Amino acid sequence: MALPTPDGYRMMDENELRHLLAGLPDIVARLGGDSGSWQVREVGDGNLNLVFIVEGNNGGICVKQALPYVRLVGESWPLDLNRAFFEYRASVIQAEHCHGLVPQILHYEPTLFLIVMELLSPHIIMRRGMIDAVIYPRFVEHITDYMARSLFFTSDLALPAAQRKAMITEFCPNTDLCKITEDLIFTHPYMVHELNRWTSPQLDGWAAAWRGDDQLKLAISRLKLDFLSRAEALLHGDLHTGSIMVTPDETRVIDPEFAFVGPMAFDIGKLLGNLVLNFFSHDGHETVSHERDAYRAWVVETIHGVWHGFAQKFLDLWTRHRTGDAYPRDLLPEGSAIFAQAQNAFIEQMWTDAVRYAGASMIRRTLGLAHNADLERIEDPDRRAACEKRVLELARDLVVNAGSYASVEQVTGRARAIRERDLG
Ligand code: SR1
Ligand code: MG
Repeated sequence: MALPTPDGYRMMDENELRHLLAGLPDIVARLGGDSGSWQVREVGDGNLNLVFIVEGNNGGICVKQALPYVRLVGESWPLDLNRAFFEYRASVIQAEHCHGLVPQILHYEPTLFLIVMELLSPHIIMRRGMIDAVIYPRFVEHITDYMARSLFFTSDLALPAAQRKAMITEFCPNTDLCKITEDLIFTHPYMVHELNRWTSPQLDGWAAAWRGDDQLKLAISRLKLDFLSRAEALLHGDLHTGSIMVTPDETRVIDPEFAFVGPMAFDIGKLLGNLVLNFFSHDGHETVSHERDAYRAWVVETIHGVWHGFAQKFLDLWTRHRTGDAYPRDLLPEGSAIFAQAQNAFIEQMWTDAVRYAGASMIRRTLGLAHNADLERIEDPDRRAACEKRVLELARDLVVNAGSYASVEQVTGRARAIRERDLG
């Protein structure tokens, strides 16, 4: 059974939504014309929510409503409606720090757990573009701004302790969404679980090996504790190419409903892991071998750019905005060797943790419940499984031996080596 819903909550359909929006003067002005002339369509194809696009004479909007259950699974998996509130609050905070990189929020309807936001057009979900081998020349510049600014300005490096504690308290109750991550990423793929799925029978042996791999289970359990307990910054919480909308010139990060105060490396690693997974997927999409060599090279360059750009921007923000209570200036003065040492150690630790989180994100998309279209769209199961085995081989090593990857180039070097070993 779904969770009981509060008084006044009802699931929107096209007509109810039209009626609701007609009572919001700013939205009426934005759409233009009579509400009867608006085109209202439910377009949600995600795992959790209803998503509507509404278009009028003057323009369009996007409306997202939380359902009291996981859409992907159905009413048997109840899910807290308040995720819409956390998404709304995270969006407001991120808009302060990452102007132009997140959608503009136009209205929040607390009783309906419904967010009205700008319609991003002609933007598309980045994952879809990447499956079709589309290059996004400004993505690295934009996403590294987003990551560095959203993480730095919500950390103890930038915020006084009292404000940080208030932020932790505000987002702490987003426990249902955190629990999805705790289970689906850090637990289920390593045990027998009814929600797991994989390309069968091709990967049956791999799934069984994962369940018997003590080193892997130890490493993922350590990582789960890091995720559970390290309240470092306000995370997006689900930062992958399915949560990013793009054009060749613009980037917008959407869907921060998994937001909570957690380890920064989780956001970074999740994005990197999804990009690495995309790198491996093109062997299943090529109609002629080597057809996508240039695209793979762009993906590799993007992976390098994401890490290096993030690290450089994050450290630069830290040097220029020492407004938080951590690493006090009185102890570590500007320009001192000890401050440089502190920064280097901090970023090195973040890198190693991001490598682990990247590996964990790749494993869950191959052996767990929710897979990625990058691989799922490969129709021939043998071709898909061949790509997935390469994903799993690298991912295991990233989780277990993260410390041996001193640089992002070593990660992509190993990805290339695994591929070339198999394909020449
Ligand atoms: C049951 S929700 C499955 C996944 O969808 C979201 O995109 C998150 O990644 C979540 O883990
Ligand atoms: Mg989402």
